[in-house]
Amino acid sequence: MLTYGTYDLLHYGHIRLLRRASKLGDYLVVALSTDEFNAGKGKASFYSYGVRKEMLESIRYVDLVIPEERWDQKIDDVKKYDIDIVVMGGDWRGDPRFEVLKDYCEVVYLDRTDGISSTDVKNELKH
Ligand code: C2G
Repeated sequence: MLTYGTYDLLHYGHIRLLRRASKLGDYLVVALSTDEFNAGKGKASFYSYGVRKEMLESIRYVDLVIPEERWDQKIDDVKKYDIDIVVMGGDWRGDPRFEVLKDYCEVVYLDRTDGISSTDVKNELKH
């Protein structure tokens, strides 16, 4: 399986997504957004790519972390890593950037975990 994300300020919503994704098969690749890719989206993560990668690699559900550098790398990733299923949280359901992958593999959207997001954590920490 393959999933994409920023995984900043790692929290239990991320972990639950990764755990459920890992149960869909026997090998889970996480394409992690690089700091440059995030900057291109006008976003800056709290933790650097290196730290976010280190934390993801320590999770038992994750088998490999690769860089997400461009929006248009997904078809190449599916082919290169022989991916059967691309898994994303439900907030991406129906997004054409993932729907297009249905010509190459299965695309599964899992429900998000309510009540937690990296943005919420950042805002809570400010007060
Ligand atoms: N997620 C979740 N529940 C939450 C928060 C996040 O299930 N409470 C899921 C998201 O749906 C996503 C994954 O955890 O599948 C990683 O979340 P983000 O780091 O916020 O990922 P995102 O910013 O959506 O990046 O090319 C696509 C992007 O890289 C996706």
